[in-house]
Amino acid sequence: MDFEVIKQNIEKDFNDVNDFNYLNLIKSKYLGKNGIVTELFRKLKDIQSEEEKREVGKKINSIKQMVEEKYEQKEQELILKKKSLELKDIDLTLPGYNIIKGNIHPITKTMEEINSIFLRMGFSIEEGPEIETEYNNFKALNFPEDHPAMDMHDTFYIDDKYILRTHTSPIQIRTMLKYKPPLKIIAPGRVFRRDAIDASHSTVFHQVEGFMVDENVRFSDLKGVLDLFTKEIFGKDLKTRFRPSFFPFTEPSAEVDVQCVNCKGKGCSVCKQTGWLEILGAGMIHVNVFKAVNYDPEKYTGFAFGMGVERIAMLKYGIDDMRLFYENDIRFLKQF
Ligand code: 2U9
Repeated sequence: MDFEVIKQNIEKDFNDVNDFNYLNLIKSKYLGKNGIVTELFRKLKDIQSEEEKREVGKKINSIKQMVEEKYEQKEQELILKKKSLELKDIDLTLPGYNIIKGNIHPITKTMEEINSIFLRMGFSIEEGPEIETEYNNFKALNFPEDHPAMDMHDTFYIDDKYILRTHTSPIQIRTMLKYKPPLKIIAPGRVFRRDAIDASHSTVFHQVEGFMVDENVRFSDLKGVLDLFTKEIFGKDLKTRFRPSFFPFTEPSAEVDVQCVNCKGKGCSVCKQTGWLEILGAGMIHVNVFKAVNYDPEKYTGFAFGMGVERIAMLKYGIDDMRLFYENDIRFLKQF
């Protein structure tokens, strides 16, 4: 065991190091599991004389220390070298990298805008599960037993009790079962219908529904809230009109039109020359819905409304095909 030779080799090995990989290789040549220094420590056991063992132990320790010092020294040297190379390599005349920013999906953006208008009017947001009971989705909402919407051809059934919700109305049923009036709630979310896909139909789409329940809530409250909503989302200069309609869950019911966003009511291809666009359904909550959630229909009244987010987004941004929202073509999505 010639410690001097080992020391000379350490000196030489570390001098030859030029990169981090080689540095680590040299370190493990000496201090690794089968390294030279590790082996020396192992052999120390075989020395009989305690005095000699102590002497040799000291020497091996000093070699170990030397390797560690050389390692750290070289490591610092390489770090400095790397930094100075990096600095020298910077060409300040080169153009910068183009950082591609992501953006919010137009459906999310529209849904957030709708939500924020109602939040400003004092509504709160409630959410619910996409897998619902047939009861919450239909029966509690006064759909008759034989209503065509409950057909297997129109609704995705999971079994005889559970379905994929066809509207966000079950959120409002859950909310009414959980809290007592007064309530002012909007229910945004994804809904599912077994429709054939085309430019204006999708099996998966989005809705924002809302309702208000209290004593003395009137149809004029509904008109005021929805008129303000359409003015906020499409513009203050556009009028709204209410036409009689029918839904199982509201009585009376109405469809709400706004003057055409494209021609301002003059008549064009977007509004099929009528000057009006249908954007909402609404009405006064049906007595049978109140009965289903144990609210006293003598004491409380309420209005409710619903809209398709895709339809609002298409009118707002002048998009003529709903399928564009789901194709995830970056050239389409980055325009919003
Ligand atoms: C409860 C009671 C009543 C929600 C309402 C509409 C009218 C409506 C459609 C618009 C386009 C759905 O996306 S769409 O196809 N919605 O016309 N929705 S009233 O009425 C409710 C909701 C919950 C408990």
